[in-house]
Amino acid sequence: MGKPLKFAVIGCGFWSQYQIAAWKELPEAELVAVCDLDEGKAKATAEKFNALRYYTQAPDLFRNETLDFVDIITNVESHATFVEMAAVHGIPAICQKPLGPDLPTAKKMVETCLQAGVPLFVHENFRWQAPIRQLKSILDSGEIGEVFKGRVTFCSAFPVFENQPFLAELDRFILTDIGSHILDIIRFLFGEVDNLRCLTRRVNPNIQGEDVANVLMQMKNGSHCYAEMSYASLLEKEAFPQTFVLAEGSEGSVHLGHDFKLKITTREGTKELTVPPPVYEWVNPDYALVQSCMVELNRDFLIALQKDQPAEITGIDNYYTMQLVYACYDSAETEQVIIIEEPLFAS
Ligand code: 89Y
Repeated sequence: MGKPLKFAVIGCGFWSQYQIAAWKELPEAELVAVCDLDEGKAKATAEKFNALRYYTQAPDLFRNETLDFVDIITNVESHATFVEMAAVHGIPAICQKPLGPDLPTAKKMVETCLQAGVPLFVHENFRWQAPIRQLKSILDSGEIGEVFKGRVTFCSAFPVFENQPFLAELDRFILTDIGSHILDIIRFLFGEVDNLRCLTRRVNPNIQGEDVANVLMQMKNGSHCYAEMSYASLLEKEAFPQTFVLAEGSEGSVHLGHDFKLKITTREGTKELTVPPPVYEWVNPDYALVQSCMVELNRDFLIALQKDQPAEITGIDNYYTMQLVYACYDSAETEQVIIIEEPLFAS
C-alpha cells in the first residue's frame, strides 16, 4: 500500500455520518478535513471521525488543504457549485446522487470536469449491494440464457422524511431520490434504454413531490424492462430499503426477493441462495443494506484514483442514468414516449 489518499468531505448531514464511517473501513484513505455551513455539525463531525480541521466555507477548505480528492455529500442544489470549485482547484470530486437538479446542469458538471482534466465520480451506491452484484454475475454467466424481460421494484412506506426532512420539500421526489438508484440498477443489469414511458402521482398529501412512479422501458437490446417505485405502499411485509428484481431469460429466471433471497429457476428446477449484506457496527440498522455497500463503492473510487483509471461510476456513466430520471419527468408531463438520445459532451 502506498501513502493513503488525503480527502475532505463537504456536507456533514445525516447521510455523511455513514458515508464517512464507510471511508474509515479503508486504510488507503485519510480524512483530513470536513466542511458544513453549520459550524456545530462541522465541528462534531470532525471530532467524531478525527479529521484534523473543519470549515464552514468550502472556498477556505480548497484554499488551505492539499487534497487527493473531495467527497461532496450535500443536497442536489449545491452539487454543481462544489464540483466546479473542485475542478478549478484540480481536485478529483466524488458527488452524491442525484448528480444535478436538471439535465443541463448535470451535463455542464461533466463537461467542466472533462475540460479541467479532473476525474468526476458519482456516489451511486445501490448497484453495489451484495445481492444485486450476485444477480448481475448470474445474468453474466448465461445460466438463464438471453434476457427478454426485467422488473425492478422498490415499494415501501418507510418514513424516510423523519431522517431526511428535505425529501418532503422536493418538487421532484421519488424519481430523483430513488429513481436515480433504480434506473441505474436497470442499466447495470439490463443495458441501455432506447425509449420509455412513465406515469407518476403523489399519494402522501404532506409532501411536495411525486411518491409513486412506474416506468416501462424498451431496451436497446430489444428486451423490456419495468421499474416500479413507491413510498406510499403499505404492504404486508415492509421491505425498506430492499430492491426486488425479476429477470426472465430464454433458459430460466432469477428472482431477488425479501431477505436477500435469490432464486434461480431453470428447466432443472429452482435453486435458492441468500446473499446478505456485510455487517458493520456503524450502520443504521434500518439502512444496513445500502450503507454497508458504500465500502465497496468507495474502494472502487480509491482504486481508480490510485491507478489513474475510470471508476465504474464516472460522471459520464451516471449522466446516462440522469437522462432516464429526467426523461421520466418529461414523459409523465407530456404523456408521451421519450426516446433517449446518445449524449455529446464538449471536452
Ligand atoms: O435518500 C435515499 C437513498 O439514497 O437511499 C434511501 C434514501 O435514504 C431514502 O429514500
